[in-house]
Amino acid sequence: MTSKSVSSNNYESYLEYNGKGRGLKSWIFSTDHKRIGLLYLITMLIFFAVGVTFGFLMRLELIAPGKTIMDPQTYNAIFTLHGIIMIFLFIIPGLPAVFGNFFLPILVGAKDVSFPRLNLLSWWLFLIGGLLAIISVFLPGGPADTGWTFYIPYSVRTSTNVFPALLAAFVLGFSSILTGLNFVTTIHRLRVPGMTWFKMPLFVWSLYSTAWIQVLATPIVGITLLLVILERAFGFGIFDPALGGDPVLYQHLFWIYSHPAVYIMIIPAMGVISEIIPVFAQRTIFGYKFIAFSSIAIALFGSLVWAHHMFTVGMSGTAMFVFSLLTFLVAIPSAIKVFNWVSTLYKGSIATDPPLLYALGFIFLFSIGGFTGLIQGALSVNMHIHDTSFIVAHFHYVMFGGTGFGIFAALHFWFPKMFGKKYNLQKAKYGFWTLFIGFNLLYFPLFVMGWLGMPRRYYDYLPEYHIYHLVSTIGSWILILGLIIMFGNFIYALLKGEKTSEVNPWGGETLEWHVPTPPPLENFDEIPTIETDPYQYVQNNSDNVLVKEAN
Ligand SMILES: [Cu+2]
Repeated sequence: MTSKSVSSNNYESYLEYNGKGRGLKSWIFSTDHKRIGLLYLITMLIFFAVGVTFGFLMRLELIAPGKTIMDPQTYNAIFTLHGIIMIFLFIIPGLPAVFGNFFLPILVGAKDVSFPRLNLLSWWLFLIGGLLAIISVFLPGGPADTGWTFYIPYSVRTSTNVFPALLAAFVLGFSSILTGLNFVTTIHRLRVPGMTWFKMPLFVWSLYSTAWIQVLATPIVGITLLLVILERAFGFGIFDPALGGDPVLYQHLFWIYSHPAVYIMIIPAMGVISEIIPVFAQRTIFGYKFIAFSSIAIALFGSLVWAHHMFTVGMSGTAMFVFSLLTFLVAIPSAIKVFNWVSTLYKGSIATDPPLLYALGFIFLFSIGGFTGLIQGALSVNMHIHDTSFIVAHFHYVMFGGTGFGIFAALHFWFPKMFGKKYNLQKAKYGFWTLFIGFNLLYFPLFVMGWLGMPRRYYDYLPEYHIYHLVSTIGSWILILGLIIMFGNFIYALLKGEKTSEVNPWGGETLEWHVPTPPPLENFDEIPTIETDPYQYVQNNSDNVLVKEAN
């Protein structure tokens, strides 16, 4: 991809534009997409730290049978908040709101998103939603203890602070809808001349598919949670069986959003991996169009499988058969991506720098998550493992191993461009391996004991599960050590790291590697021109002749 890049001397970067850009006000009221991306990054990481702390405490409690550090009520509240924070305040905003906001306009050659002020509003809603979730901990009545799924009838009966938690999820939904709206419009309206659909970077395709789910599916959970609030306040009898309501209806409405929501979480991470693999293999990506369309296919098929979360509620055999079949089908477009990533690496000149390490970590962990998702689609197996810790292991492999590692891969890939600072590559690798080993020690035992019958969300357990819990808890300590090494490395780089204005440190081809480091306020001082495909790498063919590889 060639474009007339902006001269990288004597310009003002978005970090300190026209001298007034330093005060807090110039950040929290900024409509610049890059600054809004950083606002999301900072707030998201603070919430992540809270979520990790809750995870650490849960594991500590489970290190031995019986009471360790907390009582059962506190344990229920902590796993509820851990779920709400990690899903709505880390994994869902992680890639679209942070890296989508920062890089989407640059990747399509635009100065900003279509609606910059709406974009700022989405961050404010994110902040307010997050604070509501945290405040619910301290209000009289105690934090919500329902689990992040707010299942009926318990969520309309419990006396804990479900209302602020529900309201938090409702407000955060709007933040997500506004981000989706902005991205769909930006991709349709602000692409530079020459950037046709099949010249768009694959991260942009992933944001596009995700944005449609954000816009179309999120309102459904918004209305559903609002109905729970009204049911608690006025006892309408929509969901509560004691009032003539239908608790299974609640589950359908909840999962009609929450299953597609797992694709809001994972598709952008897949988009980041599609950006990193060709750069570190220095090869044109294998099967560009298949990868682009598989993002759309996942979004479409992913909207038709929600009831695979409900195989034990007693629906008809036909319905179970259909949802089981659709669940198998939705695995195909994900498998296409994994196949194409591995094919791109094949015979590539691989540079094992930290972004690629995290991308490989993603592929390994996501594949375990994906396969264990596949077997859950089989009705007989599902009956056996529903609501066990096998399920907890599965979604941590796809959500943390997948999206979490996708976020860390994006951070290691784009950090130099975002901040104009270099981080220590060796320390980054230590952080990766510590995190990777801790991750598998923490979550893999949950598969084994779940298969053996260990229920999820239980405060206590039978002695035969002790060894698995012990290993898992030690794993959580190693994982947290990995997080400390990784974030410590970034913070040191920000405060004391070597400055860099290197425009293209990894040898990328997409537009962000054509603008100065860190980018100027308006990204481009002249509209770039797009003449070729996004990942155009010169490769030696079998006769060792240099050839341009076609997409
Ligand atoms: Cu699902």
